[in-house]
Order: sequence, then structure tokens, then C-alpha cells
Amino acid sequence: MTRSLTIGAAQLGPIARGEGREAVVERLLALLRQAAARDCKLVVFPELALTTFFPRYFMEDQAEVDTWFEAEMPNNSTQVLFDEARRLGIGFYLGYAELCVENGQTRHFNTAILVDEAGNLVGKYRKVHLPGHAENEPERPFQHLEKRYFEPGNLGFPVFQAFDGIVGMCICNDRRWPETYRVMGMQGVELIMLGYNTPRYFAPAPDLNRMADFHNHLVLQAGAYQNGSWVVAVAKAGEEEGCDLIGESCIVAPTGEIVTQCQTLGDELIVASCDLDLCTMLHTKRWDFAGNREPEHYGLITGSKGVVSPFDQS
Ligand code: CDT
Repeated sequence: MTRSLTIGAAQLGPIARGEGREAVVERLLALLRQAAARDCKLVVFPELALTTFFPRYFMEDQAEVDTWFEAEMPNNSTQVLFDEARRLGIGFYLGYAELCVENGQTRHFNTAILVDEAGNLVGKYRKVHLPGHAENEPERPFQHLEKRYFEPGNLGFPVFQAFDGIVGMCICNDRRWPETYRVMGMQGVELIMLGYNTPRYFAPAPDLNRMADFHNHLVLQAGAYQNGSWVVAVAKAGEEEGCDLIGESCIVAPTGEIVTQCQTLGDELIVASCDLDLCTMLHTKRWDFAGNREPEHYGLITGSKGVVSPFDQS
């Protein structure tokens, strides 16, 4: 019997700055119910799925910044999503801004959680590769202040036994880094879920703008194939408060092929039946990491940030 998992990628269109959590959760619920009608067992929502992409705004008042964060999950706004998902027997990945206290210290993370079909928390991931900048750069048409509002995730890239497979998570910019997939790949990952908010305009190098969609799919497809894993990548898309966000949410097979992709820049559900046993075929027949990788010959050195290449020496 094959391990077939029907997964929905629930793309969101823009969220207005003034749109409250409750209104957004209504949109998530509508997508969740569509997913149930199409037999999904798991739905993936975007990064920071409860609010507009607030790192585009420069704020100095920490109390104001904290209004964009969730101090509890579930909370009053999201409990209904958890309840409905459990009633429908669907698990979900949800991205949100997390405010927590650890060892007496207040901390801010760009976080995703995975909840199973019975409503239990399977695991949490905190975004490691934070893009953008920490200070106001008024010459930009909009800010990208993730380095100001979040700290890098402190949970690594764990994988979890869930949905009859080995699953892991990452968030947006993480998908551009081969390490993200490889660290999970080395743990036998079979399904990687991620949400993203990707402005088409990349201020540091606007020459790359025309390739924003291409580079999105390029990294997702390469990461899937090179690690023999399904990848489900879900955008918040469209023109959000004057910022053009790419769409093209997609489900990628372990062969690197895009199985299905969104056609709009709005709220849209796409669905695929994902055979997790296809990963076993790639892992054993195409890659066989244990038999074929040559880590002792990669010429890596150990630096202050762990294992780095000679390329990084300075
Ligand atoms: N949200 C996120 O990580 N976006 C980045 C673009 C940042 S541009 C400064 C991405 O890689 O899509």
C-alpha cells in the first residue's frame, strides 16, 4: 500500500494593513473547508498568515511592533481555525509572528507550527535565514525589516514523524539556501512545507526582479530533487499595500517536477495527492546518501558559525 497524502496549498491574496485577525481567519477557514471538500488531510498556509507583511513598515515603538505578534497560539482569534480543522480532520501549517518569554527573556520569532488532524501540535519551526535590514532605509519604496523585528530561529531544522511520513518546515527566504533542504534531507525528510511573502522588487539588486518567479521555482525544484522530498510552497500574493508580492504557489514532487501551481494572485487552493513512497525510491536508488556522499572530501573548515566553506574565510 502506498503512503499517499492529499495536501492543499492554500495561497492567500493580499491582507490589508487594517484587516483584523478575525477577518483573515475567516479567509483561512474558507480555504480549509474547500480543502476538506477535496479530501485534503493537510493544508499549508503562508508565512505571517494572520496579518499584512508588517516588516515593510519602520516602527520605533516596541509596543506598536508587538501588536503584530501573537503571544499565544491558539489565541482568541485563531481558536476557531484549530477547532474547525480538528472537526474536519485536517492538519495544517500556519506561519505567524511569535512573541514568547524564554528563560526570562522576551523573544520575537518568525514562526510556523504544524498541527495534526487531531488538533495536536506536531512541531514548531522558527525562521533561521532572516532577510532584509535592521535600520530604516527611507530611499527604498518599502522596507524589509525582518532583521529588526525578529531574531534568528533557535530550533534548527528538525523533522517530525507525522502524517505517515517524515516532515519538516522552513519559511520563505530559507528556501533559497541549500542548507535548509540538506539539513532536513540528511534526516530523511519526505515533505517540506513553507510559506512565503516575496516582493517582486528586490531593492539591493533590481536587475533580478524579472527573474523573481523563476528563482522561486528554481530553488524549490532543486531542493526537492536533490533531497528526494515533496515541497509544498505557499505564497501570500498580489498587491499588498502597494507592494507587489509574487504568487505561483506550488507543490513539487521529489523528482523536481511541479505537480500543480496557483494560477491567480488571490486566495486560491491547489491540491495534489502526494505519494511519500516516491521519496523512498529517490533516497535509495537515486541518492543513497550514505553510499555516495563524500563529506570528508568537501574541503570544509569549521568557523565561528559552524561548518563554513573556504569561500567564507575573511
Ligand atoms: N519574507 C521573505 O523572507 N522574503 C524574502 C525576500 C526578501 S527581500 C529583502 C524572500 O527570500 O523571498
